[in-house]
Amino acid sequence: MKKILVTREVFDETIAFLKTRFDVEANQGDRPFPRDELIAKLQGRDGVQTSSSDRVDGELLDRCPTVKAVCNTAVGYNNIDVEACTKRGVMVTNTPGVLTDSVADYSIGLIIATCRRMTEGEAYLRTGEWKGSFLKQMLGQDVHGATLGIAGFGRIGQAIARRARGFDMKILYHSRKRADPAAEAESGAAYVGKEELLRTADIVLLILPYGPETHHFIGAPELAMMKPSAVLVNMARGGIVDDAALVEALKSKTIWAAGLDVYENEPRVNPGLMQLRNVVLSPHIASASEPTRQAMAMTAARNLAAALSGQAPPNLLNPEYRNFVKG
Ligand code: 8YV
Repeated sequence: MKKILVTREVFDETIAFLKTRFDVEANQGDRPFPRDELIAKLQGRDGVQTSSSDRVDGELLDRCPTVKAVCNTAVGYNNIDVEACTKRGVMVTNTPGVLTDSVADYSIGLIIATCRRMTEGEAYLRTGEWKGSFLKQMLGQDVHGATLGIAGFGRIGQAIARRARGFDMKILYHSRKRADPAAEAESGAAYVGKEELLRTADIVLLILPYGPETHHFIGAPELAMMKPSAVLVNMARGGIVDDAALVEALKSKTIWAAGLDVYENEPRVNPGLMQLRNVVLSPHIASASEPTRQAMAMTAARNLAAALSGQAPPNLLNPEYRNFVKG
């Protein structure tokens, strides 16, 4: 029987599915394994179901030569060095599709919460500061009719655009590759360059993959291009925004507010952000509805089951791994 490791807690159903196929070691206690412990746990294992907090690179793979499949429980896979896996004949998979709608729903929520100061309002009420309503109380920005600029126009970006149409928003997008005309028509989004997006959008929403080319995609120069009334929402990955520059921009009112689900150096959060009122902070939970997290865990498990039984995993990211398989 092949042996696998599940690095973080998953649902009982996922473990039950895996146990019908494999000898399973599962970290149901959910304490993240420090790197050396992860490497020790992977000795003699054929595959691993990872979470986005596990870093998988060439050094780890060289120390765990029996591992043939790395199945991430996330759509993003910047925690995995895919090229290093490919060169060692190791399959890599992710979980696209199943979380699209949950993340899109949450994105709209974070847009509204930030524009309309929802969490600030709740804190104001809970701390007893609210002494009654008045006309100029907690004034925010309107969401309906605003121009939404989406950076990154994959499945989730397009799902956000479809929802934004219901708010009569004007939708612009920017991405590495222009979407096909059908996707543009369905979402009602118009392609623009990065600078035009930043200069014209009332709300800039980031939902693009993280990598060396998108590191600090939003830094001080980009924040300076945005309107003083603009709202920045980061749904993508920490590192896409220069958080220190964002703190300065929020303090100096270069932009009006930010809504963040992701941070540089998670789970640490830049202390400057913690002190500001004009930012809504959420702990990387955009995909965290129960059905969606169940579906993500099962998708990763099915990928692992296929990968180790000689079938093509449904969400294989590196089909060229085959060129490097030994023996
Ligand atoms: C998860 C994500 O919240 O899929 C992704 O790429 O960022 C989210 O769905 C994340 O993987 C935390 O486990």
